[in-house]
Amino acid sequence: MKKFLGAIIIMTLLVILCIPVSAVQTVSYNMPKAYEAPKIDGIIDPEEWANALVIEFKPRDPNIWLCIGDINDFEGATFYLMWADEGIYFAASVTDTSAPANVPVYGNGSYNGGDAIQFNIFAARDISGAGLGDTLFFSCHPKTDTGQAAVGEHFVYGDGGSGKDVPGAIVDSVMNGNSYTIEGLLPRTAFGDLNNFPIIIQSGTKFYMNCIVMYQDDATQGLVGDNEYFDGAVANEYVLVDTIAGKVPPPVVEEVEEAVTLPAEIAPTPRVPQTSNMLAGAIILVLGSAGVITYVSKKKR
Ligand SMILES: [Ca+2]
Ligand SMILES: [Ca+2]
Repeated sequence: MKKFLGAIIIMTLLVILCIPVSAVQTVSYNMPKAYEAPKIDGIIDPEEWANALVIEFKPRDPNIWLCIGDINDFEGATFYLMWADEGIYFAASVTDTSAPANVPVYGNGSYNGGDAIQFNIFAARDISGAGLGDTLFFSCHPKTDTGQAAVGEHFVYGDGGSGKDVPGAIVDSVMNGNSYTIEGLLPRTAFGDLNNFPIIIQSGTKFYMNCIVMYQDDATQGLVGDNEYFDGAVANEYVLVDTIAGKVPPPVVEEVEEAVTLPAEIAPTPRVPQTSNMLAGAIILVLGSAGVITYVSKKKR
């Protein structure tokens, strides 16, 4: 109960502190389907993320939603999204030149701090807040205290605010100073099977989500989102579509047989039906004899 109250207090503080840089419009995105799963190694290979849905956070963009921190400290990020039968694949490239004062402990599921990315997801427009069972809130951390990346969820699998690691999630990252690239899978079980959420990862499914970047400079935490969060009514809409993205096999080149006209002298002899063989032989014999007779007759002259 104490932890649940803690979550409510944190949520309330965030809601109070969140302000839009300007009025933010909701957007409807189509999320394409990965033909082939990206290799989750933290390296965003252009081929494996080709045609993925791209969400770009530009520094000092008036269309991003500032929660806490100084918008001038935010340095930019790009998110990539695809879905597949196994869940939602995500990647992000985040520019960040400031070191956080501390990093989360690997394995305890509570990654809501430091430099990381987050996804706040609602099954319907009329869901808001962070109550248990109402909201999915994933934190995808590129570097915990062991150096390993991790994925946790705060409010549904968690016990009211401390969070838990997401079963079946896959994640890896590559650090470049404090900047990083991160790739991962939010498994389909995290959306429907474990918490009775009505989000089934399949073609045509629709949900509402905000992409979030946490950027921490020493002990000062900043948060930006692509829209207001903790409120499905103003989250962006995502529709899972069958458009293919990701790495696809090279197109198959069909071999086309060209009709070739052979010179007369090497053209195949038309096949003579078996039943006519004897007759044909007789005709050839007669014609051949005629040729010999003609030749002899010419010599005589
Ligand atoms: Ca990769
Ligand atoms: Ca930072």
